[in-house]
Amino acid sequence: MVQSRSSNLFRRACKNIPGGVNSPVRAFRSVGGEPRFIVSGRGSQIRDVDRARYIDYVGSWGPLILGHAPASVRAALRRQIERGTSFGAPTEGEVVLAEMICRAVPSIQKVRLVNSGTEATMSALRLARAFTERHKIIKFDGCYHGHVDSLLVKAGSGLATLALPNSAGIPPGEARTVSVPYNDLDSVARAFEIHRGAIAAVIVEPVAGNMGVVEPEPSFLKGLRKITREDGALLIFDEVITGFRMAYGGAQERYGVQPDLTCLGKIIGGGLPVGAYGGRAEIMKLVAPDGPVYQAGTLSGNPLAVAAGIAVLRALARKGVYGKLERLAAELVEELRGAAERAGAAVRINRVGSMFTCFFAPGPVRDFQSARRSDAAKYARFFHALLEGGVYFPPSQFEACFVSLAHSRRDLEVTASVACAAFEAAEVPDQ
Ligand code: KE4
Repeated sequence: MVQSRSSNLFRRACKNIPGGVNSPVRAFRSVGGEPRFIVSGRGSQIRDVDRARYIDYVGSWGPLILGHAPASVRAALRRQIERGTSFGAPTEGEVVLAEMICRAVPSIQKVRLVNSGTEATMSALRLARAFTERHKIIKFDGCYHGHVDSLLVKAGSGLATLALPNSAGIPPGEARTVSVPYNDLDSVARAFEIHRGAIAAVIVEPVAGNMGVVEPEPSFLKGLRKITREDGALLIFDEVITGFRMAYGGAQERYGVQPDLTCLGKIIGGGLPVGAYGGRAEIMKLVAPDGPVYQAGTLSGNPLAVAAGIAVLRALARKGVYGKLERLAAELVEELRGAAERAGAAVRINRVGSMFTCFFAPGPVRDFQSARRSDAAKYARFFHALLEGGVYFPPSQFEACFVSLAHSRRDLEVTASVACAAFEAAEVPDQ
C-alpha cells in the first residue's frame, strides 16, 4: 500500500516529538490510527497533505468561530506583520482589545493578556490565593483548565482521552485541590464544610467542554455563586472555550451569573496564541506592577494575536451572529439525532449553543462519571467512518464539536448524510 504523506510525516515526527504531536489529544490515541497532517484551512474546510478535504468541526479546538482564515483576520494580520511582529512594549491594539473585552463582559473591570488558556487559569489561581490569603482550590471532575500543576486533578480533555487519572510529576502539595462531580452542589457544600475558610477559589467551566459537552443544570452556577460568596472564596469561570462562544458576553451572559474572575482564550486570539484573565478591579489591582502578584510574558499582548482577536470580536459584535450560530448548530444536531435513530445507534447528543458532543453512552450525560460510560470503541468507529467520509470530528469522545459561522447548510447536509453511515459503522464491532 502506498504510504500516505501523513503517515510518512507522522513517522518522522515521532523521531523528534513526543508522540509525534505538540499536544497529546491530536495523536488519535483513543480512536486509533494516525493523525492527518493538515496543510491548509479555509472557511469550514481543511485539507491534509494527501489532498483529502474535510468539513471541520474541531476548529482548532474552539478558536475558529468564524471558520478558517477569514478575510478580516487575514487582512488584519497582513497589516500588522508589515509593521512588525513583537516589540515587548505596549501597543494600541492591546488597549483596544482590553476595552472590547471589558465592554463585552461586565464582570471584567480589568484584564491581563497572556499567551494561553493555561497561563490564564494558572495566573487566576495565584491571584485568588493572594486576594483571599487561602490556598485550597475546588475544581470539577472532567473539567480541564490547561496543564497547570494544581489543576491536573481528575481533569478532562487529553487526560480523559488518555485515561490518565492525574499527571505524573505533580508535587504532593498540589493535593490542595479538591475535585468534585460537576452539577453536584451537595458535593460542593460538603467540601466547603470540610475546608471552611481554607478555600481560595472554585474554578469551573460554566459549560463543560472537556468531558464532552455537558450543560450546567439550572441551579448549578447560581448555587456556586451563592456558596462562594457566603464563604468568601472567589468564583472563577474558565471561559477559555465559552468566552465569546456562548454569547458575546460568554456563558456568564447566557446564564446570568457573574464570577469574580474570568479566564479567556481561543476565540479572543482568532487562532493565534492568546489567553486572558480578568475580573473585579479590587482583585486585579493585586497584579504586578500595581500589586504583589507577579505574572509576566515576553509575548503577552502580542500585536499579531491582538490584531486577529480584534478582527474576530468585531465580527462577533454584529447583530444576528449568535442567532445564526444557534440555528446552524440546532439544525445539525437535529439531523444527527435523526441519523442516529435511523441507524439504531444508542447516542446521546449534548448541545449548548454552537458546541456539541455525540456520546455513545447508555443514558443521559450530566457529569464526568456518566460521560465515561460512553463506549470508546463505538466512538472510534464513528470517528473514522466520518473521517473517511470527509467529516472531521475531535479524535476523542471527551471533547466538543464546534459549529462556526463558515459552516453552510450544504455542509450540514453532507455531514448528516455521512453521519448516517458512520452511526451504522459504529454499531458493527471490530472484526
Ligand atoms: P491552552 O493552554 O491549551 O490554550 O488552554 C487550556 C484550556 C483552559 N481551559 C479550557 C476550558 C480549555 O478547554 C483549555 C484547552 N482546551 C483543549 C481542548 N479542549 C485544548 C486542546 C489541546 O490540549 O490540544
